[in-house]
Amino acid sequence: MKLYFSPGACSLASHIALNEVGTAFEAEKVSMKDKAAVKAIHAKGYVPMLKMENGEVLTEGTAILQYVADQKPELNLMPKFGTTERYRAQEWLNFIATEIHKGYNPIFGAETLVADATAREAFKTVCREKLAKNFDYVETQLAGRDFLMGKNFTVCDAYLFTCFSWSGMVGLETTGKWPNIAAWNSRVYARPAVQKAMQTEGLLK
Ligand SMILES: N[C@@H](CCC(=O)N[C@@H](CS)C(=O)NCC(=O)O)C(=O)O
Repeated sequence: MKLYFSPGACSLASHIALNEVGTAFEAEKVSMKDKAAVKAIHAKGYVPMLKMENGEVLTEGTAILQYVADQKPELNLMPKFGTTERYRAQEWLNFIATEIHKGYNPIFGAETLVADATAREAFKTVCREKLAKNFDYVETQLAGRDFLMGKNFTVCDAYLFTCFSWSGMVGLETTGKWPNIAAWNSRVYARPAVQKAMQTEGLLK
């Protein structure tokens, strides 16, 4: 397998998942500035992209995370197919993708979305408030739990950890705000698979 990643982007979640699974894979850094090169790998032109064992390129983080987790079902990185737990984990993946991950994008792209500087700041504030509401919800769900799905670390945690790491970049104040999320974030950060992925992507000082 080969993962195409951009350092610190949402592809970090797939990178963590691959390290957790522990089977051999290549990690190739792509530059988002060279869109043509990225599109040559897959027409969508964004990361993550995973070249699977059959040579096909799989896109969409939530599909890649499940594909990777299912390589070693015994690790419980995703609950078993057909169980209620599986749908609960998919519920998390979709929430993270659509409400959280895509909640950051308009702030990153604010310069192109809103021309007027004052209006842009107001727009960013509204986006940050919406993100904060979603993290308020996550905070309630992490009460008494080690990970999003309970005792087991799953790829849902890898994805949320990746998105949460962007908070400082978009000016989302997190200090002292969400103690359950802070404790969970430290637990995820300490995992060897996470450290290795961050090291490979050049994210550790
Ligand atoms: N729908 C895709 C979106 C992936 C995505 O937003 N990737 C970002 C990085 S986090 C990207 O490559 N952006 C560069 C671009 O669109 O030019 C998914 O969920 O995997």
